[in-house]
Amino acid sequence: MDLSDTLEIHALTSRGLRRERNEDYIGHLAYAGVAVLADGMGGYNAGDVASSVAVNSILSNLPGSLYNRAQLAELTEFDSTEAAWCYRAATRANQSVYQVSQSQPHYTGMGTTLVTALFYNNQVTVAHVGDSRFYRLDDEEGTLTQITRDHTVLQELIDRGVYTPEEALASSNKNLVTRALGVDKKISVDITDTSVNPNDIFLLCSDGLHDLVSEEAIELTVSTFKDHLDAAATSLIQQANDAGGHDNTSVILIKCHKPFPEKTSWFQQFSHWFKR
Ligand SMILES: [Mn+2]
Repeated sequence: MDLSDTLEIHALTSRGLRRERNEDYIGHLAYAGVAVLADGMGGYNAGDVASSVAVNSILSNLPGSLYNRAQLAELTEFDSTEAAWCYRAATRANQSVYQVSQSQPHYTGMGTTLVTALFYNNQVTVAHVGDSRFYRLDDEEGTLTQITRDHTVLQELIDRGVYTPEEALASSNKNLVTRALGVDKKISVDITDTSVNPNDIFLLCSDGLHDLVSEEAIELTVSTFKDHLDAAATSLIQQANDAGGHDNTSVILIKCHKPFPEKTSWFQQFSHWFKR
């Protein structure tokens, strides 16, 4: 089975106007229903390395060669094999970034955010670490909903009732993340599921977007250009740069065009590819 006709994906990344380098890294495979976004951090070029190692680790682990069905079935806390894969892929990416960080002195302490989305059987499972986000624009209601919850000092203060979300918007230290991939041998990964209906649109983005462009503006832009996702992606990046472009900005927009093909497991899909 191939999801190329089911999912339309447009991805775009920009260095922005202030940074010398682009430390964001994005990747996707429409046929497999996978999209990945990472926002790296670290001195020299370590941020670029962390984000690219993370994304490439996820994409190279796709065929399930590292994780057979029996191994994934041992992860009994997850509802589905796909959710277990998302978790395993993220923890594996963490190990990859951590190993590289130990390989050279100037990579020490590098890390990255991660959002990995896996679409299957009319749903999507997201593995997430840090302050990059996953949003869903519901086609029927036309509303944008943030699916992931940031791992930031600010979000913790909101959760504890210290700040209201409105006060948080005005805060100057939005970007202190409490979790990053690759900094330690162990990582805590959030796994979230949500449904996917025809004409729903999903957005993965780095904080370069959601720091500078309001959710109302993101919702309006994606709704307006819902039949031209390439234009939506260009417009979102342009709005971030018009607002100062102080960070790298990345977006991946995914539209579901029709119900997913017959309900077979994701692993059956992969075994099918290997056979042909
Ligand atoms: Mn950023």
